[in-house]
Amino acid sequence: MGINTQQVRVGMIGYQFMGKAHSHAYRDIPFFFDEGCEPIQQAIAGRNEEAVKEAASALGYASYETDWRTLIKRDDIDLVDIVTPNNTHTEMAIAALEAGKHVLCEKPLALSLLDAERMLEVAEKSNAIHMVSHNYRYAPAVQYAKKLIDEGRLGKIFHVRAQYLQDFIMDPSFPLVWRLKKEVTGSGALGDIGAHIIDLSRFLVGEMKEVNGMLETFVKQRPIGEMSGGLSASVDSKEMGEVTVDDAAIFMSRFENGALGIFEATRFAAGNRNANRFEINGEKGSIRWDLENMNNLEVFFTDDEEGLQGFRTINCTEEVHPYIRAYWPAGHIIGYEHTFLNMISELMKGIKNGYSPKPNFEDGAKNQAVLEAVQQSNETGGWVNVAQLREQARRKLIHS
Ligand code: SOE
Repeated sequence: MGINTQQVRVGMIGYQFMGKAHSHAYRDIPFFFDEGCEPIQQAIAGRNEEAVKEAASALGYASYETDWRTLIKRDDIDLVDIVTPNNTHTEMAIAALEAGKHVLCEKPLALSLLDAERMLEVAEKSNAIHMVSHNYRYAPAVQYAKKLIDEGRLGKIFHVRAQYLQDFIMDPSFPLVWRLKKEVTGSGALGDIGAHIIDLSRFLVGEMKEVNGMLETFVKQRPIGEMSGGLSASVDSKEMGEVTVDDAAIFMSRFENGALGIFEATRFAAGNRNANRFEINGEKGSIRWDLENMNNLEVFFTDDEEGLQGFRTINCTEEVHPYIRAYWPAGHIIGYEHTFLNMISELMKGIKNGYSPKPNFEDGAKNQAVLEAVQQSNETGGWVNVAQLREQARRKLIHS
């Protein structure tokens, strides 16, 4: 740690799957990055004292609290990291911002667009740095795809084809966990994994003008139970409960720049464990990326010599590829957990230099607007204009 390195004292609220991913990043950042701003794992909050005490020890926090409000009020906390279920994000983030803390919030930002706009309004009025944890933007191959698109290597974009396919809840005996209850999660596959491909397509191609989509719940009732780490869960009783969110979401979009999008987010794609994929087609070529092969980017360029044209695979682990200099020599590859290190290194840079790195709460609200537009479209069966939905939400906020 350099003599001028600013220390950012982190207070985390929650400690399950994303708590582990973020905590690993805080602990390992100093190994690989020196943004002049270094995270210190100061405190972690959780309701169950025995569990949060264990989490503090396992994840490396100097102290713990059993009430998140106490953590937020502590004057030895600079950054609040919210990794609890979606229905807690709004109250926690607004309280943290109003207490003068920087905020990193897991995706999706909120349960509703109105709540997301409220969070954005408070964030913009504060001097705090704010960010939403769409970690996949920070895979080196995705950042390199963005560079190619911005340099015009694909030319005008015609198509975005994005999928996020999982299969962890296909067994009907998988219990009714928080991710399947509307009052806790807001939406199912749409908001949990669809939010990621919405964010990636906005990052790579631009804003969506209108969407048209449908949602489906294949398994309507499940046994009561809870998550037990990662994407595993345990059944707590034979009592059955109603699944109140989508198992799968499919939607089309028309982008403001004229591109067409087709999106699929499902937890019922057997054999696809975490297949977050996109293909982007432009007038000069195409690119393809698949998280399950995250270091590789497949590219096709129409100006390649005739006879030699074809998709070729670039292993994005050369020094010229984003973030790789922080890690290892070419070909030594990096993993899922490094997308969080890359993302949090940008957050540290933002805190040091006084700006909210993207995706910040404005991106969170824009992503939420697309989510809500798809939900509305599913009810009406028609196209929904994304900007109009945001305008309506902001008008409600002014009059609330
Ligand atoms: C479950 O679908 C989940 O943990 C998501 O909540 C994460 O955002 C995704 O990165 C992995 O899968």
